[in-house]
Amino acid sequence: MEQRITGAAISRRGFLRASAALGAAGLAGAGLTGLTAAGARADEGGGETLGYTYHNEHCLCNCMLQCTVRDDRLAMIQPRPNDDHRFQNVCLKGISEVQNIYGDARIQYPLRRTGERGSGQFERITWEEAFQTIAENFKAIQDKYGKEALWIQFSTEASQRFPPLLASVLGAQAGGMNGYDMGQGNGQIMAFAPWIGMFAQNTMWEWPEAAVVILANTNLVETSLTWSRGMLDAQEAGTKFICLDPRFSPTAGKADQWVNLRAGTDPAFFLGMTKYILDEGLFDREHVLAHTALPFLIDPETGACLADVAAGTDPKTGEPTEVKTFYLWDEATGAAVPHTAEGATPALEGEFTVDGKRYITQFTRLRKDMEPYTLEWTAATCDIPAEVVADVAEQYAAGPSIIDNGVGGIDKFGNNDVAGHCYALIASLTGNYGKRGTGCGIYGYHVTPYEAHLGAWKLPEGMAPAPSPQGFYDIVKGDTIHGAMFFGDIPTQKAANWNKTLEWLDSLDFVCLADIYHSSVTDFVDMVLPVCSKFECADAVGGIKCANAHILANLKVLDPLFESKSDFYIEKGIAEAMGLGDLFPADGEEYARALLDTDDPQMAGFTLERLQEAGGALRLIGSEDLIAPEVGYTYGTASGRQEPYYEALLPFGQAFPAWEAPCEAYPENPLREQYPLQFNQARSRFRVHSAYSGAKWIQEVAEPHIELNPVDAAARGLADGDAVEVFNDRGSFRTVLRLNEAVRPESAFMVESTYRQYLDGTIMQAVSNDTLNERGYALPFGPMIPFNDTLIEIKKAGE
Ligand SMILES: Nc1nc2c(c(=O)[nH]1)N[C@H]1C(S)=C(S)[C@@H](COP(=O)(O)OP(=O)(O)OC[C@H]3O[C@@H](n4cnc5c(=O)[nH]c(N)nc54)[C@H](O)[C@@H]3O)O[C@H]1N2
Ligand SMILES: Nc1nc2c(c(=O)[nH]1)N[C@H]1C(S)=C(S)[C@@H](COP(=O)(O)OP(=O)(O)OC[C@H]3O[C@@H](n4cnc5c(=O)[nH]c(N)nc54)[C@H](O)[C@@H]3O)O[C@H]1N2
Ligand code: SF4
Ligand SMILES: [Mo]
Repeated sequence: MEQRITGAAISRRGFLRASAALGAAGLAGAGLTGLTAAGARADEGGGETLGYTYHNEHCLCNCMLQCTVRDDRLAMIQPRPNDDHRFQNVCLKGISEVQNIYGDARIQYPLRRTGERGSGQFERITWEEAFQTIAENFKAIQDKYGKEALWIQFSTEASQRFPPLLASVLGAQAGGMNGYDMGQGNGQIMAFAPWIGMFAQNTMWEWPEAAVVILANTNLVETSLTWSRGMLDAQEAGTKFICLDPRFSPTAGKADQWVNLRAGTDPAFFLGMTKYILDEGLFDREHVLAHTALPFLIDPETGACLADVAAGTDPKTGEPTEVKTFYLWDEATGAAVPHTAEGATPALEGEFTVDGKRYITQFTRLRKDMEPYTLEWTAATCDIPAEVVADVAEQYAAGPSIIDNGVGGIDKFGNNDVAGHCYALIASLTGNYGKRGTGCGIYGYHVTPYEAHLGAWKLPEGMAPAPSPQGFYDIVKGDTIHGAMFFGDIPTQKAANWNKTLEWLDSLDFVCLADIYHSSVTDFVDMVLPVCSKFECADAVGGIKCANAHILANLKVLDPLFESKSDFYIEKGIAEAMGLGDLFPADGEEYARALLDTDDPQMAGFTLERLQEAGGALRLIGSEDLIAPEVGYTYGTASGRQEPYYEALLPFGQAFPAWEAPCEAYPENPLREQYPLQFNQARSRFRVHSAYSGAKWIQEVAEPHIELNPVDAAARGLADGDAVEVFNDRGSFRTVLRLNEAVRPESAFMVESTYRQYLDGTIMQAVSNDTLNERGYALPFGPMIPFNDTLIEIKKAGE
């Protein structure tokens, strides 16, 4: 192990500049947190230094960490002091890095595969050899098949230091849509455009202003771990939390009410609530008339809106655009009037004749479309009592109410967009969108409304990745890619049905992985490169990013351990071997300065020196108020109103949301005879996806396992602790069984994911469903992988 204490986590050159800048700025930045300068001695007598970095993005927390280095080793992790205590956080995973970064699972040297794929046989090679081999293979592939035949993709967690450059420099594809986490967003955003994300438009700090928060498909006390204070604070202030989850999750345990609906049936639950709200007159009539498109006239046969389209100009961009005028029925004059007409008395319901043709309002169609979703139907579909549906509907409609959806559960079912569409509809209908204490979308991670625009490293004009119209989930089904480089384990995570992915990997001329740990795909690639962790860098700084209303710096805590290099130096090394190294920044400092060079006033005066002086984090200027502005009632939709009726989805029968069963895990599927269990996969506080699988301290409290209700285990003659095989027609994997009454009968639960060495050499992804819903291609974020829409059976291993 080669490793050297950083002494000063800031180079001498940098330190001199820092002192000068500080003098000039009159101690700007100092005093904010009362921190000692980065690299200062923590204990004058004991050879200890402090260093600062940020931690995981993919647990959605990005904690700012203060790290003590003692005798050349990372010895202690603490939360970096912060005046705003909401941002002074750490969890067990962060603390345990003092063991994890030195652990057995660490990849230590560049390796070349010598045995069969999957054999785990490798030989150690030098970095020079690695870079040369990669350069030769990339060149051969791009010369033979075209630049875009090379795929260079970063895992989310791998792209959190310096923005990747290699795919741009080589004109390779850099990965398209992800195929997860945006399913409900696909169904929500069209109602409130141009909301272009999956996140709510306001933040969780507004929750105390809501009477009710429905938590749907989120286990936020684990998956937004450090932000779960937002839930607990609101609860203390009197907000009631209703958790919809087929499993008694830790979040269900903290909520005021738990609805244990059958997995994959959230759309049914909300459709049932909507019908009940309509029948009982619990909707907000005034809101619906003033702020939604529901009074607009539509053709009862085709569903098309009665509208005029004229050429106009966008007031913001000045670009030519279409201006659409819709029509309402004005009860005062007994005539159709433009939706923008002042002083009209719009009819909410009814049938009207305009120019000899029959029209109805959207609201009239809504009543008709919702007819099938009676309380009895809903109760049977969701397998819950009818009173629960009525009770939650009454509480939600009374409001002010918020729907906080996560991206687990239904998001990983074929009917995910229908759920999102339901949230938009019910929020519009009950006036629970626009004003304080209302809204829908993801709140868990959305803890600040602030996003700064960082600068960029400038590449020559036109140098960019090749267009990537397909997601990895599509790429693995085709033959357009001939070589790939993955920063982090893409193949076992970003596509379902591992055995098919493996066939695709076999079809490639060359495939390389750069990872910190021995992740599942490692044994299946041709070359493996060791990456350093966020505690290590070769320069004073190894990354800059914006998160949590701060600019964060990944400052040096340790030099790279073993023979590892940062992703940046790996990209640069490959580019150098291809004669393109000059296009890259010389080092981390030069890259960091380019990113800090921006006109964004929130970052005025932010320099590397100030970041170092402040212990790796500076609060964005003007970001004190974490409650986002009130959303209000003007939107970028065609009418400017809330539009929960999606004319564009008429061809799919989803103009208003309509019940659609899961694609595989529905109760009546004949496949249930062979594979009776629905496979619920979610995340836990003990890992960030597969990360920390190899961490010894975490292993002591959380071993990989699958959970069954004792009833289902008994029916199979299985006992707690049994080694089991989980299987279906797609494949199988092995793990340990644990019994848990919190798991719904007829389903199995498992935390996603872990390395194959902890699953007896098998991969959990082997059983997951890769059937995409075609409708997804017509939606803003593309189709989603239905990981949870999977049926399985479990038996004792070896039987
Ligand atoms: N500690 C930690 N935090 C993380 C991550 C991590 O790996 N570790 N990963 C991050 C990422 S990328 C993501 S996507 C998020 C995901 O985090 P969440 O959005 O919280 O999603 P999950 O943990 O997948 O599942 C949430 C809950 O949905 C329940 N569920 C399953 N099926 C259904 C259903 O049909 N209906 C309903 N209503 N509930 C259902 C599950 O039992 C589970 O308790 O977590 C993020 N945060
Ligand atoms: N079966 C099943 N599959 C799923 C899901 C599911 O529920 N079930 N959930 C899906 C969801 S929501 C998500 S978000 C994805 C997440 O799955 P991933 O994309 O795998 O998760 P990440 O945490 O982004 O990336 C983790 C990988 O990056 C590596 N890594 C971490 N930091 C660095 C770094 O600095 N440099 C490099 N080079 N590598 C690094 C880790 O060791 C690991 O290999 O999984 C999806 N796949
Ligand atoms: S893993 Fe823990 S310490 Fe690290 S960012 Fe997430 S919550 Fe914070
Ligand atoms: Mo995710």
